[in-house]
Amino acid sequence: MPAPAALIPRPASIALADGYTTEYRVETTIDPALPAEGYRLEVDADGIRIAAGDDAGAFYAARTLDQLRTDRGVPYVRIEDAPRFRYRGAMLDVSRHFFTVEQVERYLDLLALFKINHLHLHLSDDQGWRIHIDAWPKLSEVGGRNEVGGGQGGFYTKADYARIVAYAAERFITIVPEIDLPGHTNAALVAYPELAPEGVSPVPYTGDDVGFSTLAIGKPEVTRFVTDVLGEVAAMTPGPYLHIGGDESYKTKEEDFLAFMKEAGAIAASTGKTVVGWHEMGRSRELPAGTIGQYWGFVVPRDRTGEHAVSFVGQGGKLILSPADAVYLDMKYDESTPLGLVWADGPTSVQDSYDWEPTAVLDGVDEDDILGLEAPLWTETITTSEELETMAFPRLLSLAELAWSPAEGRSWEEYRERLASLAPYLDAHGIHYTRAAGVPWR
Ligand code: NGO
Repeated sequence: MPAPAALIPRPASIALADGYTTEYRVETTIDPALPAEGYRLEVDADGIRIAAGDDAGAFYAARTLDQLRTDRGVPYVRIEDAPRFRYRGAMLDVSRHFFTVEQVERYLDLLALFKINHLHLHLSDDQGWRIHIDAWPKLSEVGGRNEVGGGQGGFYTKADYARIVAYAAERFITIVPEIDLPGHTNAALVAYPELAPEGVSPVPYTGDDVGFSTLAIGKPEVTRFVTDVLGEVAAMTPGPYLHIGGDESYKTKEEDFLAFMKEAGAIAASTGKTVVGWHEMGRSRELPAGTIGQYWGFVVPRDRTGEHAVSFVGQGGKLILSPADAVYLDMKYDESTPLGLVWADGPTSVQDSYDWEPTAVLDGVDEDDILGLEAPLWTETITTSEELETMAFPRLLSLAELAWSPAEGRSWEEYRERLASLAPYLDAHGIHYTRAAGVPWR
């Protein structure tokens, strides 16, 4: 396969001509008539010209150009490109294991190469609270000092967090902060017993179980906590989204859960941000206007997960799709993968991560109801950047392509060849990808 065919994500339209240029000077203009994040890239005997709908489009054109470069130069080509979905996301769980600012920056560098434009940070969970909150300082100072396996943990100061947000913005990536409520809160309860149902702090949790913790719904301290925390996190967030979790609150009574989601949703919305929640939040029929649901059920929905997701659309919101059996990057590739989990019908091969169509997942959910796609990386078993990369790559590239490229003409048979051809590019960026089965790596 010639190098241009190796482009990931695949451009909306590409026409190659004979010849190469070795004149790398690029002429860039902004043309507001082009779509948001879109661009036109022309390479011919006159050199390289980029026209972009906006600065992000110019940035993406340059990323495409990176992938087009060969030993012989840049091939003559005309590309017209724009994304299918405006939300193209990855998620990193920095709670189960803590990742430093530098490690997050490294991940941001890699996301940007493939036109991913959101990084959702899962900032709190049972094992650790990772963001400093002035009004409740022990959340980070006490609740941050733990992780799966009992390590040191860690947390971001407000200055650290601002660095991450700025580094992301330079790469046209929006940080989406998540404070997971009202379950997944053991670390907060360790720091502040008054938030716990019995008023006593539990011991720090170092395992990988889920669904055993809850805030004491209805207590005034809890309302004050949620108001302070969401207010401070919103103030640190230039982006439009504020994720409040809502998943797996198995210890919360249904009536309490519904009352809490109504209250926390309203508090989150009052910060001016668009509220995001995992699909369980869709059990509530009193969501703030425009709340975004994040679906993490299966590609073929089971139980009532689909119904809960569709509830967001019924209430005027859109969906982010993260089907766990396709895009959960923490699933093993196959039986031989040393890290990762298998609960989501795993193992999850590269083909599983690619071979699904977003509009086919949920009945009654069309293209326009889908804000975009996101690949979460939960870190119960992941502790280093190298491990993170072996799980994310190459499956994250499937997500990048599904979220960017047109659905028409997409096939696993063609993609796997293109992915194999991208190996030298992955190597050039020092990416620790897994040479997973099913891809004709050379
Ligand atoms: C679930 C659970 C997380 C786990 C993850 C592991 C969601 C939304 N809640 O996904 O707490 O870490 O699975 O794959």
